[in-house]
Amino acid sequence: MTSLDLDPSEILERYNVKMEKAMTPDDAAAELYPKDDLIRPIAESIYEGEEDDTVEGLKKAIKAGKDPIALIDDALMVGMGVVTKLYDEGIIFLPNVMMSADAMLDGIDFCKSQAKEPPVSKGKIVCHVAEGDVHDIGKSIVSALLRANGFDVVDLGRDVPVDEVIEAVKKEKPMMVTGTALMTTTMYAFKAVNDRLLEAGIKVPFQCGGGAVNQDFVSTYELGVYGEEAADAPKMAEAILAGADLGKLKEQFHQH
Ligand code: B12
Repeated sequence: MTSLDLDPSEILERYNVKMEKAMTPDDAAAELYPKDDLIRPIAESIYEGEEDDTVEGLKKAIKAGKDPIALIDDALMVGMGVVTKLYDEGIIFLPNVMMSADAMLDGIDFCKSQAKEPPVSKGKIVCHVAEGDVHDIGKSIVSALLRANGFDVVDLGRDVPVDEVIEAVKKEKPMMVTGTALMTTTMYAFKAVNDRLLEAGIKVPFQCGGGAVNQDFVSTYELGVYGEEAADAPKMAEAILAGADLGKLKEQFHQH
């Protein structure tokens, strides 16, 4: 059969354009947005991947008195939660998620830029995403919260080779290191970082989090302390300042 033999109406019927339109991902997303008039447009702009709207929405919310750092959790994460849910359910796909992630990262940067700079640094912390892993939203939140709480963050970025983490720790001599891994294939880089640090005689607390890791995994290496929520990072840094040693930190941040 040549293409001339095809009846276009059959093609349309085969792909059922009308039915798909009636059940759009946007409808599914609409049901998940929060009701708050200031928060909803921000969450929506993350889902839509419209970074200019994200920043506009954040500006409005900050003008109305919302705290820029609190907005990371209260608005940006809410939008990303909708994206993650719909992606996990197979309703939206990777290209949508990539656009949302860009809007999310721009939003985090904007919130960071609006937060008051603390006058003196309480200590230096090295943050990174595991080798082979590009998922950097959680790491960016961790780094924003640490900065907002007065810590000096050396952010190594994403997909950071183990060697680079070790070099940075030797150079910067941080009070703590953080690692983020979202993939079950990349989280083993944390164990490699741990072993290389111990070989070099460096016993720095290494807080690890991200969707892929859990308490059981982090318990398998000596320097590891599990971090469930981004907010646990500044909490652990404060605990170190208050004098907690590695054993105490492992106990304090243990999740059952
Ligand atoms: C966004 C996303 C992407 C974006 C990432 C953009 C970016 N710049 O980050 C894009 C589209 C690029 C992407 C790509 C891929 N992705 Co993806 N992605 C996701 C998705 C939908 C959401 C992840 C996210 O950002 N969550 C929000 C953040 C805030 O969560 P979080 O990082 O976990 O952080 C929270 C806590 O864990 C904690 N935290 C994080 N780090 C730390 C550190 C410390 C110290 C502390 C205290 C706390 C802490 O704080 C945060 C909240 O408070 C997940 C789905 C899911 N269910 O997670 C899949 C997911 C992670 N992706 C997955 C996969 C497989 C991929 C790809 C391989 C897809 C592909 N076929 O190409 C590629 C990866 C390429 C690579 N080499 O890395 C899988 C991983 C499966 C697995 N078990 O290994 C998931 C789980 C999807 C799935 N269900 O299959 N992805």
